[in-house]
Formats: sequence, C-alpha cells, structure tokens
Amino acid sequence: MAVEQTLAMIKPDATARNLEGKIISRIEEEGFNIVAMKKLRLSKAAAECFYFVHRERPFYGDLTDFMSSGPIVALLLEREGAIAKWRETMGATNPEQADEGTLRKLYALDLEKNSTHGSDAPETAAEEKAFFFSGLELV
Ligand code: 3AN
Repeated sequence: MAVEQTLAMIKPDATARNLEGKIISRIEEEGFNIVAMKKLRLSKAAAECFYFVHRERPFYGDLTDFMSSGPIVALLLEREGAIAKWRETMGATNPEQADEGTLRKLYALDLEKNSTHGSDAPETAAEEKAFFFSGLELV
C-alpha cells in the first residue's frame, strides 16, 4: 500500500469539549505521522469555501455556521493508506451508524456535529492540504 497524506480536522464541537488531546492521541496510536498541525477559527466565508462541494445541499448553511462557530484543529496526516485508514478511524458520518470504538461513535453529538473531518479521495486530500498549509508549514 502506498504512503498517502490526508487532511483531518477536529471540529468545533470537539474543541469545545476539550477533546483535542484524546483525538490526537488516537491519531498517534493508529500509526499516523503528523506532518502539519494548526488551531484556528474559520470565518463563515472560509467554511463556505472549504465545503463548496456541498453548496447545493440543504445543510450547507447550517454546516458552515457550525464550522465557523469555534476553533478547529487542522492536521495533515501521513501513513500507508492514510485516506481509508483515517475514515475507518473516524467511523460513519452519522454517529448512529458508526462502528463501536470509532471517534464519531465515541464523541460525535449528531450528523452535523460529528467531531472530525477526513478527506475522501487523493484529489480532495491535495486540495484540502493546500487550503490549510503552505510548504513552510510541512515538517
Ligand atoms: P464526511 O465528513 O463523512 O466525509 P460528507 O462529506 O458527506 O461527510 O459531509 C460533510 C459534513 O457535512 C459532515 N461531516 C457533516 O458534518 C455534514 N453533513 C453531512 N450530511 C449531513 C446532513 N444530512 N445533515 C447535516 N449535516 C450533514
């Protein structure tokens, strides 16, 4: 399996409950190398830009309100098969459907406030990496 990178976020519902440490510990336990990491608050416009692909969806306004409601942590993660492995570690988008032990099963509040984000394909991983990090920030 090839070494890949994926963009992860710890969402505002999780930073508000001081879950950053637990989620970052899990990232390390699952064998990811953290290539870059920063905590910031997205503006509404930045959240709309990040989720542009969902602009026609009925939840776009609520989702971008939520994602700009408090701080997030953005992380660039690297390991073999990183994209699939991080999505497996997060669990299903809807926490009611997430497997036991996944981050969303453990921590998500609902379908929107689901604690973590992960890229869904190599192309989106590259776009999301460029959205958050410059070359100087990759270690
Ligand atoms: P995932 O984050 O699992 O890849 P996406 O890309 O389908 O899921 O959705 C992006 C984000 O939009 C989700 N993480 C969730 O916060 C929110 N979302 C997705 N579907 C819904 C929905 N039906 N109602 C409200 N929010 C949703």
